[in-house]
Amino acid sequence: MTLPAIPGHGSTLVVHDTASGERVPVSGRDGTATMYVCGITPYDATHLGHAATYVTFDLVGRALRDAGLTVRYVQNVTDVDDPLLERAARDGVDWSDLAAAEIALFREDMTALGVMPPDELVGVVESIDLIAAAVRELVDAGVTYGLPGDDTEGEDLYLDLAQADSFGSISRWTREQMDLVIRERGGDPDRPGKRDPLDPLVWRSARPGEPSWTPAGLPPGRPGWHIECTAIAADRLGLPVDIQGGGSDLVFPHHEMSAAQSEAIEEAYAAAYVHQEMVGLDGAKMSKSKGNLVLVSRLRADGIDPMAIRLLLLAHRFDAPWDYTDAALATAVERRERWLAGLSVTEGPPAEPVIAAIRAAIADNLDTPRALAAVDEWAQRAVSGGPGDPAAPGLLARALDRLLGIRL
Ligand code: 5CA
Ligand code: ZN
Repeated sequence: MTLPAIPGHGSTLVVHDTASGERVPVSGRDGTATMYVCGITPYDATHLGHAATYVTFDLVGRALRDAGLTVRYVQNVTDVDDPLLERAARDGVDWSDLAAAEIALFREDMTALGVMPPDELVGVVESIDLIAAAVRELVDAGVTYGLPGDDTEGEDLYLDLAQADSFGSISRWTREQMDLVIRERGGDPDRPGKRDPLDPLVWRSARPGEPSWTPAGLPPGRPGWHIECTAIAADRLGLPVDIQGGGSDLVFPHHEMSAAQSEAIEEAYAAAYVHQEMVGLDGAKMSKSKGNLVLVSRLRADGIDPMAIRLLLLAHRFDAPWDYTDAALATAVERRERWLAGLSVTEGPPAEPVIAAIRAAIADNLDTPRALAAVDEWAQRAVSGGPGDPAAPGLLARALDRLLGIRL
């Protein structure tokens, strides 16, 4: 996917970093910025929450490029994990077939939404060896311990958080906050024998009926969730990455643990942690496990233009949670029509000030509502007529494509 060229360039992106609680500039190093965004667990179709996350990081990538940086963007796919295995067992399908089908649908949805594909989409299954090497590094550093499983020959390996000095520095949560969510977010605090109930699993030894691998130096088994992302990010991009991204449900434990593991082998994990706040439905987080979903593929099948879906997402700031409503979707559909009418005039108000306003709004912590308002105003003036610049509609159309990923 190539970005249309427009005159000028954007300024340095400044974005809210969860770990420092401050807005930080993303300047990259030697002209390149690296971005690792936590990808899908492919057991169900893409919902608007996932879409919000990937559109947000798509905008980040566009802003960084517009500021003159080269972007190296990697996303993982958690293509073997408990919820995926459970769903496949429930539906009587092979887990890897289920994953392949959902990954294909995800890519189709992302393409429709104008999301530029990452440079690499890296599966866990194809990365077992490099993840296992990271597990062994932790073992060699002496920061893990083993626990015998009920029905396994080998031991499950856990990270000993007592040895992770900076644990807590990413989320800055209290122990009470951590204890409250760990169970529902993939942890196993009730497992007997753990040194700390929060200690994350780094290697799960093989159970009957579960997929497993036998990399050198480890018992047959499969990786724990957090080490997958630490290892893939390190392998593909080098640490620290400039941006570790994902939804805010990953602040704790996922990104906290990913960083703890990385620091246990003495590497800082990320310069900035950027999180898309949760998209909900009727007051609850939209999630595959709850099933309260608005699917991108469903909206598309219902005839909603994908650019209207993208405008619905862009109408909300990334750093505040929001709930889907049909009314907000209707507003986005209508906005798309108004923009289309504005861009269809033969001459319009000058595009340069609007482009400058979009660039400034996005560089200012991704203020998408402000960027959309600038275009709304231009479209309004364009349709109300009067002499203008014949080059303006075309130039603005290219800028909307380049900066916002809106192609009308
Ligand atoms: N595979 C892991 C990350 S390594 C995972 O969280 N997969 S996921 O399929 O559950 O979510 C994919 C991405 O969408 C993650 O970045 C997650 O934080 C984000 N996400 C999930 N639900 C929502 C939601 N309701 N609103 C916004 N983002 C969400
Ligand atoms: Zn991840």
